[in-house]
Amino acid sequence: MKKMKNPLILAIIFVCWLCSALYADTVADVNHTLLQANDQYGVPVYDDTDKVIVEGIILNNPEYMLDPTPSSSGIGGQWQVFIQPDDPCDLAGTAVWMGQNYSFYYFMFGDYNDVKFNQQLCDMNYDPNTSYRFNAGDKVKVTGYYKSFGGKLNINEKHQVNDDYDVVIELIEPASGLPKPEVITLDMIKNGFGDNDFAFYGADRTQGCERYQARLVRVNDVNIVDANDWAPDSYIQIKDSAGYTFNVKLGIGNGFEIFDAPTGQIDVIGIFNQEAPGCDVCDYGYEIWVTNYDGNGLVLTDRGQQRGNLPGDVNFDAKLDFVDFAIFTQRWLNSVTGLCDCQ
Ligand SMILES: [Ca+2]
Ligand SMILES: [Ca+2]
Ligand SMILES: [Ca+2]
Repeated sequence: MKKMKNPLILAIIFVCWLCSALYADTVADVNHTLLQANDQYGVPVYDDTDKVIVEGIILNNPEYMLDPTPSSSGIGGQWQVFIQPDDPCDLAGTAVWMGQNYSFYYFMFGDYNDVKFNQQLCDMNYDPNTSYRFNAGDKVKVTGYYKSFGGKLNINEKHQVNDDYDVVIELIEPASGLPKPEVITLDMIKNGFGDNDFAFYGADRTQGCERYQARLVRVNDVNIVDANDWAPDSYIQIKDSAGYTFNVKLGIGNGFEIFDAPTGQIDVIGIFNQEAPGCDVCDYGYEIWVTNYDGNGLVLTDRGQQRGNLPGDVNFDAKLDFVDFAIFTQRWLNSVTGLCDCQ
C-alpha cells in the first residue's frame, strides 16, 4: 500500500506552487502602437504585463549607434537597436537597449564586469537558435522587460544584471529588408521658426513627432546648416527651403570620419528618435539619428551596399591604394566587443 505523504510536506509544496504562480512573470504579445501609447504629457502608460513580446525589422547595426566597448567610466559599453513592425497598421516602433554600468543611474543597481558584458553583447547579437548574426533588415522577435525613458518605452533589462532579466532576441526572417522610409517634411514636425521653433509634438501619436518615433524616415531637399559640426557622435542641423530646421544626430559609424559632409541640397534617411531624459512633459528631445554615412554625396545615410568588388577599398572609391591602407592601419588589431570571440 502506498504510504501517504506527510501533510506538512504537501502543505509546503502547495505554498511553494502558489508563490511561484503568484509571482511568475506575466508576458503578452503586443504591437508597437500599444506598447508606445502615452498620456497627454507624453509619458508611456503600458503596464499590463511584466514582460512583452514584439516583432519587427531591425533598423540599425548597434555598434554604429552606441559604443559597445566595455569601460568602467559612466554607463560603460552600450548596445541599442530600433525595431519597426512590418504591419502597415502598426505605426510605431521600439528601441531595445542594454548598458554595462547600471549603477551610473542608481547606486543600488549592479554593473557587469567586462567579460560578462561581452557575453551579454554576444547573446544580443546572435540568434540563440541558429547562431546567425543579426543585421539591420532582419525580422526578429524580442522578449523582455521594459522601462520608460525619455519619452519612449524601451525594452531592456530594467537595469538589472541578474540573468533573469535578459532580453531575448530571436530570428524570424533573415534579410527581410529595411522598411521603406516614410517621407516627411519639416513642417510636419516643427511648429514654426524663430521664437516658435519648437517640435510639433502630437500627443495622440497620429501626427507630429510622436507619429514617427522609432521609425525610419526620409527628409528630402534640405541642407546642412553648419558642416563644422560634422563628426562621429555629434549633432548637425538640417534646414529646408522654407526655413524649418531639425536636429540630426550623427552616430559613431566610421563614415563620418572617412567622408566629408555632403554639400548642397541633400536628402536624409535616419531613425526618428526622442531623447528627453527625466522628462515630466515629454514633448521635446526629437532628432533624426543617422548612424553611418557611405559617402555617396546625395543622401545622408548608409545604404550598406558597397560597389566595386574590391575587398579592402575602405573609402569606396573603386581603387585600392595607400588611402585605404592608412585608414586600415589606423584600426589595426581593433576589435568589436560582442561581435568577435563569441562562443
Ligand atoms: Ca515619445
Ligand atoms: Ca543580462
Ligand atoms: Ca579606395
